[in-house]
This record gives sequence, structure tokens and C-alpha cells, in this order.
Amino acid sequence: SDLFKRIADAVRNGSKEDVKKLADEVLENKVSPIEAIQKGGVSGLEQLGEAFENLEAFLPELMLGGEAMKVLIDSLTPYMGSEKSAFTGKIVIGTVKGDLHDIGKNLVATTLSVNGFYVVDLGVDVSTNKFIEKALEEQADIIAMSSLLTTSAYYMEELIKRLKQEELNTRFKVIVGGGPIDPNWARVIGADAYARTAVGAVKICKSLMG
Ligand code: B1M
Repeated sequence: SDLFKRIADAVRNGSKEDVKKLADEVLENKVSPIEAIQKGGVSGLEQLGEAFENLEAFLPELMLGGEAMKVLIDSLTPYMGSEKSAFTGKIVIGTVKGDLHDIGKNLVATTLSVNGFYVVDLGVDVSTNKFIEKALEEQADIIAMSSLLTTSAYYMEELIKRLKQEELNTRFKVIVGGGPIDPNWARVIGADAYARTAVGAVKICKSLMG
């Protein structure tokens, strides 16, 4: 819709004020917050990512776009409807080592928690040791790893190897996702699941608990 396009443009241009106004418009018109984030905000950041790849946008613009997206998410997530569910579980989530991208991970964490999961967010640049330590400490059911950098995706494989070595692989389910991650990579490294979107992650985590 036109509203989604305007949101995409505002995020693409890094204009926080416009984003705030558009978020109000989303709420006033009872548009789905998650759709506005996906079809508006994510689309804007995708365009920005492409422009960055083509040297048509640079790091400062990428940062402003990221900040504008955070304004959108912060304005809309309090209004994300929760789907009551019988399958709750505990999830530790983080962005893997070397990787500081947190917008997608935060969105996945919030979507999981509004859908009945207890989510422990470890933040960004999370080492394999820290994932395992916290999963044990929190008695988590699921370890969820996000990565947007090809160079950091390796740490997902490292964590799964460590779980096997320490015979913890039956104790925790592992789900992976993020830009360069695909179902094939998930299978190759032996992850239990892959999700492409935040909403997809909810469905799959529910099935992992089942
Ligand atoms: Co960076 N960046 N960035 N960046 N950045 C990308 C990821 C890139 C694809 C841009 C490009 O070149 N086209 C590219 C990575 C290339 C690669 O390795 N494959 C890149 C690069 C290269 C870099 C730097 C190295 C740039 C530099 O310094 N020269 C640097 C790295 C810093 C570091 O991490 N060490 C860098 C820095 C940054 C900023 C700080 C400026 C900023 C991040 C701000 C922040 O996160 N706080 C930034 C941004 C904003 C982007 C783009 C434009 C947008 C990312 C984003 O937030 N998307 C991005 C381009 C792109 O993605 N096309 C790019 C919106 C978000 C909602 O989507 O994170 O994909 P996403 O999450 C989705 C799904 O992937 C999924 O659900 C989410 C919602 O649907 N998902 C999961 C995510 N995690 C999941 C986990 C799951 C399941 C689903 O289960 C566990």
C-alpha cells in the first residue's frame, strides 16, 4: 500500500521524524504493526542495503536507516497483538560473535515474547561460550542465533559442534536466521531449524516445543 511505501522511503532516508508520524498513522488506521514493519521498514532497509552494495549509499546513511527502523519498531511493538498459546518455552537469543546488527534479532525476540515465549536476549557479538553458559544457566529450551554477516555465520556452526562435543545437543534445540543464512546452511551445520522471518520463527519455535 501507499502507507507501506511511505514508511519504506522514510526508513530508507533515515528520517526519524517522518517515521514517527507514519507509525502514528499505522496505529490510527489500525494497520497491522507487524505488516508495517515487514512491508514498510524491512523493505526500506533492503533498498538501503542494495544502495550500499552499489556504492550509492554509505555507512552514515546505513546508520541513520538503522536508527529510523528502531524508531518504527519501538513505536509499533507495544501494539503487536499477542496470540495466546499453550506452547510456551524459554529461548536465549543473540547475534553471533563479530556481528553488531541487532534490528532483526530484536524483532525476532519481541515477536517471540509477545507470542508467549520467555525470551532472554543476550545482545550482539555473543560468543559461543556465552550462548552455552546462559542457555545452561537459564535452562533454556531453544538457542536462537542471528547473523547478518557472512563472516560471522561460521560461529553458528561452532556452537552446534560444541553442543555435540559436550553432549548438550539433545538438551537444546537450535534455530538460526538472518540475512546470509538459508535453509541449506542450516542443514549443513546441523541446526534444528531455520526461519526467514520473525513470524516464521514463532511458528517454528512452537513446533520445536511440540
Ligand atoms: Co550492515 N551490512 N554492516 N549495518 N547492514 C548488511 C547486513 C549488508 C547485507 C549490507 C550490504 O552490503 N548489502 C552487509 C553484509 C554482507 C554480508 O556479510 N553478507 C553489511 C555490512 C558489510 C556491514 C559492515 C561490515 C559495513 C562496514 O563497516 N563496512 C558493518 C558491520 C558491523 C558489524 O556487525 N561488525 C555494518 C554495520 C551496519 C550498521 C551499524 C550501520 C547498521 C546496523 C544497525 C543495527 O543493527 N543496530 C547496518 C544496517 C542497518 C544494515 C542493513 C542495511 C539492514 C539490516 C537490517 O537491520 N535489516 C543490511 C542490508 C540488508 O539486510 N539488506 C546491512 C532489517 C531487519 C529487520 O532484517 O536483520 O535481515 P534482518 O532480520 C530479519 C530476517 O533476517 C530474520 O527476521 C528479521 C525480520 O524479518 N531474522 C531471523 C534475523 N535474525 C533471525 C534469527 C532467527 C530467525 C529469523 O532465528 C534465530
